[in-house]
Amino acid sequence: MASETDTSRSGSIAAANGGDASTPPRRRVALITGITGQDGSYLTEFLLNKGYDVHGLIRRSSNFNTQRINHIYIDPHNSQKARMKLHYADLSDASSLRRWLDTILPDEVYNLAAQSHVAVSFEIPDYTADIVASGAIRLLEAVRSHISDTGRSHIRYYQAGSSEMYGSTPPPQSESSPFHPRSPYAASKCAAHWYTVNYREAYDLYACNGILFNHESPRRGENFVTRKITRAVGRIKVGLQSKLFLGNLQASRDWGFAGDYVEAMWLMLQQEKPDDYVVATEEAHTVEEFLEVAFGYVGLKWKDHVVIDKRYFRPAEVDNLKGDSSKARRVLGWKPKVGFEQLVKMMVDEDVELAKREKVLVDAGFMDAHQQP
Ligand code: NDP
Ligand code: GDR
Repeated sequence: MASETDTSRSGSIAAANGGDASTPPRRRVALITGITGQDGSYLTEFLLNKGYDVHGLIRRSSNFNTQRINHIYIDPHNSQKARMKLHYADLSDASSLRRWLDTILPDEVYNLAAQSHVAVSFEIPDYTADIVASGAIRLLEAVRSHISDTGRSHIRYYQAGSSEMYGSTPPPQSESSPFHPRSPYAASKCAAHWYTVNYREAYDLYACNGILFNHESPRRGENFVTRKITRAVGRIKVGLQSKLFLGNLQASRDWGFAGDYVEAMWLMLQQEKPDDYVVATEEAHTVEEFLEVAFGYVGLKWKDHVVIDKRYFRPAEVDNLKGDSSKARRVLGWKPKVGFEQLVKMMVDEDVELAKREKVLVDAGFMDAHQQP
């Protein structure tokens, strides 16, 4: 879906940055890594609504990976209307990051890209560190050198930090709680956190760490526990599946709605000074409680369907995350709008509808009923 080499904006940007008085005022420009992910899609919608031009870096894959943003994509040939543009790059490729910064000339950079699955990070630790930790410093360094060469010192940088960094530190976790990461993913996020702090202190870069607790939505990846559960509820409800294999049901998480959390990212970049903020609902529930609400909502009993499978237990678990987001509430004026039950029901509603559509395909012979997410 991205144009092969989409440099269509370069001309108008050059005009806007040094052009004549007849040039219309330049819209604010955001650059997002990880735009095809859950948060990238919500952040793009949010920024487009605020009047931004949004540029997303997408990585090459053998299949299209833009499902979450297809609904807001406008063909770049329609240059009057297309305010979201996509470009190929990768957090493993420093030259691509610098090149797009120089071409796009963003005002705000949101680094959301990551190998974001905690359990998978034990399987591919080296790759996870390369993208999550080194990827962050590649992007920070690209921003720093871009500013040094162009003088565009007003650029603001957001780093997607995670509550996983707290690991075994007991709740409630706030900005002053110590990090004790329990996975290669979490350790890599700690490195990215400190790279960001270091670039702020060393180069006076406006750089913020958002320490976000788990946030979910109907766009959540299907191998995270919440979506895995709501997908199964939908499929069980329409008769496409009977069992759901899960790991540790006693882990407790502070689950919010992704649509609420992207606003906090933006708010961090609108303050006078850069800082780090915890973003959380301040309410925690176990995986088992999530099962109760999700299955109960459609009149099913989770115990009739859930089977514990050891393969989903992690070498080291994070037992209990519950954030203290009082700083974000006080300084940013942010608070979550969607509560736990509302979130679970929103996800189940969407996944029941999705399962109904799958059932039509299965009944018509276009899809295998056993093709589970
Ligand atoms: P997703 O896994 O949904 O999205 C990750 C994004 O990163 C995708 O767009 C993915 O591309 C992209 N990506 C992966 N590897 C690379 C790479 N090598 N180069 C460029 N892009 C890459 O994550 P979320 O949207 O849920 O999370 C966004 C960020 O916030 C992540 O950094 C995550 O670690 C962090 N975070 C998430 C929380 C949550 O609860 N959701 C909580 C705290 C932090 P593709 O679509 O091609 O796979
Ligand atoms: P998490 O999310 O590790 O918190 O990371 P995930 O949904 O993967 O796990 C939450 C808890 O559920 C337990 N669990 C299972 N998890 C998965 N994925 N699959 C299962 O079958 C299963 N059974 C039980 C896990 O053990 C865990 O305790 C998410 C990601 O979005 C990170 O990128 C982000 O940084 C953190 O949230 C905050």
